[in-house]
Formats: sequence, structure tokens, C-alpha cells
Amino acid sequence: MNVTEEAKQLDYLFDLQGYLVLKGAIAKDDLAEMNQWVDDHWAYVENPPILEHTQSTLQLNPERWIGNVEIHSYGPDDGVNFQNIVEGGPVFERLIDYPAWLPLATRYINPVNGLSIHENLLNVRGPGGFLYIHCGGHTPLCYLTFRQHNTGAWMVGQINVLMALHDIGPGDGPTVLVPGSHKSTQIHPRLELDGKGIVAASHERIAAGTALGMQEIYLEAGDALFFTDAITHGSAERTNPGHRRAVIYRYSPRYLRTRFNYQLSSALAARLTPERRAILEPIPPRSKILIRSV
Ligand SMILES: O=C(O)CCC(=O)C(=O)O
Ligand SMILES: [Fe+2]
Repeated sequence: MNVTEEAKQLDYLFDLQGYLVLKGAIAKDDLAEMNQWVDDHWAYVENPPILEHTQSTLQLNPERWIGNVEIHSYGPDDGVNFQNIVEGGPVFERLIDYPAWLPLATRYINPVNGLSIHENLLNVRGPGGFLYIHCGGHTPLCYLTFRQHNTGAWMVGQINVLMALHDIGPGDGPTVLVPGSHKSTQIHPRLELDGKGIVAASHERIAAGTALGMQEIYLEAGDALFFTDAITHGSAERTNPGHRRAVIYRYSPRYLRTRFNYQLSSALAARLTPERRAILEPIPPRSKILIRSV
């Protein structure tokens, strides 16, 4: 199959389903390096300094930082997030423009829009952990676009790349999604509250895996699930012992601000290649005293 044929097939499937599974996307050495990082920081998984923390309660707690990586959680169910993991070591820098997904993300976000990373994290989730159902075609969030309305050109507002560090199978708390729901004009029944569509059913605290139409996506270590954030998704409850390990990088147009607005450390800024820096900091800070030459 030549490249154009393969690209056409991927385009068709991504448009139709809203997701692709990129098999064997991550090199073995890189996978080992990421798993080693998790092993080295296991104490934080067992005993996170603060488990519950949201954007609105963000406080500067020095105990919650490993260098420039912040320990975080969206709530009691989603596990421990190592946010800003791009500051965690060389392998996490390589993921920024990883060849397995960068050309695809660029094409679907559309080169006209440039590229940035909205959020990057490493998530570890133990038994009982899950994510509730969120997003879908009904949601009026600006970054949940998929196509340009008039011309049909790609204009995907956010693409999530979820990388499996171990195999993720039945009972492991796999990501779940409703194929094609990024285009649905109907509100998913679990995302309707008082007759109106909501973004996320966080109030119910029920694993998304039990919702209507959900499909579990199984991955082998090194596979990546590449999906539009507009799709109705979440994760099933982890019922097996042990922990699920995943890294998530969210790609968006360069115009979207990042989720938490972490600033690049000077060490990382100095180390990054110009291409990677342009993705992490697409619009350089500008002031009378601070002008970056590019
Ligand atoms: O943890 C999961 O399986 C799903 C993650 C998710 O909702 C996301 O990346 O947007
Ligand atoms: Fe999500």
C-alpha cells in the first residue's frame, strides 16, 4: 500500500469514527524510559501529597512538585496525574514531535492553524479508578471543532494522544468512547441534565464504561489511541489489581492557551529544539524587557 492510499484510509476512518489506534507507535527504548520514570516515582503514586485538586483550587504547594512536574488529580476517581510531564526527562521531550503522530495531528488540526500542546500528563490509576463520561458533538466548547463548516477542511480543535505504557485490556480501566459521536447532534442520555446537554457527567461519579454505546479500546504497551476530544468518551473502571499507566498529550491549534499555563523552565527552554519549542510555546512571551529571538 503506498503512502497516499494509507493516508486516505486513515482520513476516512478518523473522519468516520473520530479515533485511530496507532499500533506500535512508541519505540521500545522510549517505553522502557517512561516506565522507569514511573517506577522511580512510585512513592508519589502510593502516597500522593494532595489527591484532590482542581484548576480553581490551584495552590503553590512545594511538596506537590517533582522539579517542574506537578502532582495533580481532577478528583477522587481519576488517579494521580503527573502534570507538565514534558519537564520530566528527555523521553517526554521526544514525545512532543513524535513521528508516529505529529504528521497526523498537523494534518487534522490543519497546518493553517499551527500546533501547540494544550496539556501533557502521565496518569497512573489504580483499582476502582475511572473517568466519567464527557464531551460529544452537542458540546459548544470552542476546541471541540472537527471540520470547517463551509469548505469541509480539517479543523480539529483538539486531538488527544493517549499512550499505553503497559497493556490495557479488559478490567484494566481502558479508555471508552462512542465511535462517531463527535458528529452526533443528539445529546448522549447520560450527558443530559434538566433537559440540557452538559460537557461532563462529573456530578454522577459513574464510570463512563457503563454508558450507552461505549466501546472499550484495548491497547498493547506502546500503542497510542489518537482521538478527537469532541468524541463522547471517558474510561471504564479498573477492576483488576495493579495500576494503569498512560501518558496523554493534547494537541491543539497554536491559538489555544494551555490548560494550566505552566511556564517553561529555563533549563527546558534552553534544551528544546526550535521545532519542539515552537509547539510548547508557539507565541513567545513579549515585553519591553523580554524578547526571544527565534
Ligand atoms: O483516561 C482515559 O482513559 C481517558 C482520558 C481522557 O478522557 C482524555 O484524554 O481526554
Ligand atoms: Fe477526556
